[in-house]
Amino acid sequence: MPNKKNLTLPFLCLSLVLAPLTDAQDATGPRVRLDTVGYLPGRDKRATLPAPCGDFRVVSESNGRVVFKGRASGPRRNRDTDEDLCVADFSALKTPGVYRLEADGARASHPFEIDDYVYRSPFAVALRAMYLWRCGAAVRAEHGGTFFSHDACHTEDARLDFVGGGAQTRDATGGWHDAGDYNKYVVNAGVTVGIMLRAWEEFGPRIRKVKPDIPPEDPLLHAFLAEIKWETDWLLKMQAPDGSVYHKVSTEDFGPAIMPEEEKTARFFTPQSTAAAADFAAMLASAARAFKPFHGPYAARCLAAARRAYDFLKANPQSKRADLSGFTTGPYQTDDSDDRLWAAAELWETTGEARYLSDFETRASTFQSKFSQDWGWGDVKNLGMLAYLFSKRAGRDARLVRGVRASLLETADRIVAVRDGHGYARPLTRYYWGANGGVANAVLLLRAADRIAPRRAYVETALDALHHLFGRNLHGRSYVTGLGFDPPRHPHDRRSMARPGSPPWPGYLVGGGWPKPSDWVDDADNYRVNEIAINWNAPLIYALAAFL
Ligand code: 9MR
Ligand code: 9MR
Ligand code: ZN
Repeated sequence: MPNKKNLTLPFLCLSLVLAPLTDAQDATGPRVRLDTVGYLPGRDKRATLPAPCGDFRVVSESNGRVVFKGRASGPRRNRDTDEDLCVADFSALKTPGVYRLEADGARASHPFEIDDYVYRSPFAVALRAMYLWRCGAAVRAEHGGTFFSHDACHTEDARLDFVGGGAQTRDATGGWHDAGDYNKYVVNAGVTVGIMLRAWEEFGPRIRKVKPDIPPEDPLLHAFLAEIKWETDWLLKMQAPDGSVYHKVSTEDFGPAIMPEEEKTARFFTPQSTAAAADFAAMLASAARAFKPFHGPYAARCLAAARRAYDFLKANPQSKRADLSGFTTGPYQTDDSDDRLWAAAELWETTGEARYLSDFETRASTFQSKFSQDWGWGDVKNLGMLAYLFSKRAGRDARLVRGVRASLLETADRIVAVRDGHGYARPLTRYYWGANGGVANAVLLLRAADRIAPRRAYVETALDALHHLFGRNLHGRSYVTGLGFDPPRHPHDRRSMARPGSPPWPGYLVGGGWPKPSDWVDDADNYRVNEIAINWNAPLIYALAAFL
């Protein structure tokens, strides 16, 4: 990591050990809940406290001085957590440093930082977490004094039995494991790679300044693109000769909690789905643009593969799910209209060819609302709309562009309103499997809206998504392993579960409580609320990249 951050992190850790206890810290009851990673100096800073609402102070960790005093506003009823909550606003405090927030009637917050570079190290850790997810390679990292490593795994991927090939294998090594399980699913790769490539397109120059702690390999590629290439190299192996794309590489049933290199159960290509083909076309068309300046021939290969998948879809216009009989692992089954829309948008942007543009515009007009406020692996329409909206090419239908733009702003305004109405400034209404990823996904829409019609609330709401995930939430805890205060220690992650005495592998966002936020438990067996997944880390990486 360049500069500053190296100095501030050890200081923060030290301060935890040395800080004297004050009265407010001794108090029992709920703790002050805020972003335990920290805040940007020039941006809003708020904490949530339990009622009754009284005076609060921000205290410097280095000398114990009160640097800011205020009175918390509220109380206001927060319905989804069933609490009366107060808000302490200390936005006016802009001096970099390490602080605690103390309030009458609550336990003091954990120390947090105010600093321009406060999200750099978390960005690097969350990106490194993708590297640590690599299948088919030995990986290693050090975090907080603990070493994490595994040997090359799943080097036999994968058998062709279910796709008409008998008991033979065809190379499908590489890529990332999906989540807490070790299988590899093209549809979930779609939203993940799509979001990471958007981050590169929008924040590439800032990302390039960060040197994550990942062993360097390709001198031509920044670690961020090298990481994406690890996945696209695998994706290229998932295409069948007719252009269609196999849905997943998987064991028949979920395997036990052992290290990946110890898992020797047979893994198989499963039959194709049209959603996989469409996501494949979108990812590889977009990747072709990203790789072109660094690896021309590779970019051309990606684009050719994307075109073949698109041509296959043209010839097969019906949405067709994969036949997954025989498999009980992740389904990721979804209708393909949003995926096809996204594929057309990326192919248009990469090639400028009219057939892709007209396909996109015809499809886009069939969508009533152009953006989904709440989206994820099963709904990638937003990625298509954003590619179209930010297209650098001439020839788009001006009326449709206006419609897409208006819909984006409306959607972003609704997200801001949801945040405004929530006691922990959460920019998402629903709770579901992986909703923490949904919170992070809101950031893509907020940043896009700010790009076309700058508004402070869009930026602040995007930051509130991060603040929520790092501790301004019901639990007052970070939801990302290895980062912030009291992060999850027992994620549903087979690598971590295989070493129960050690800290969990770092940099991973857990799914989060549902149907109620209070349903979150830091329990490795509870994969419904405490698993990790590539499609939740990608928007976390995007959100952190936005504030580097
Ligand atoms: O461990 C599996 C996890 O990675 C999946 O997300 C989850 C949902 O499909 O399933 C987990 O596996 C469980 C299986 O579905 C039912 N038997 C117990 C398994 C837990 O290890
Ligand atoms: O994120 C997925 C969620 O939307 C589904 O409801 C759930 C059950 O099908 O599966 C989740 O994805 C899991 C996948 O099936 C297997 N790998 C782990 C994923 C995260 O839990
Ligand atoms: Zn593997």
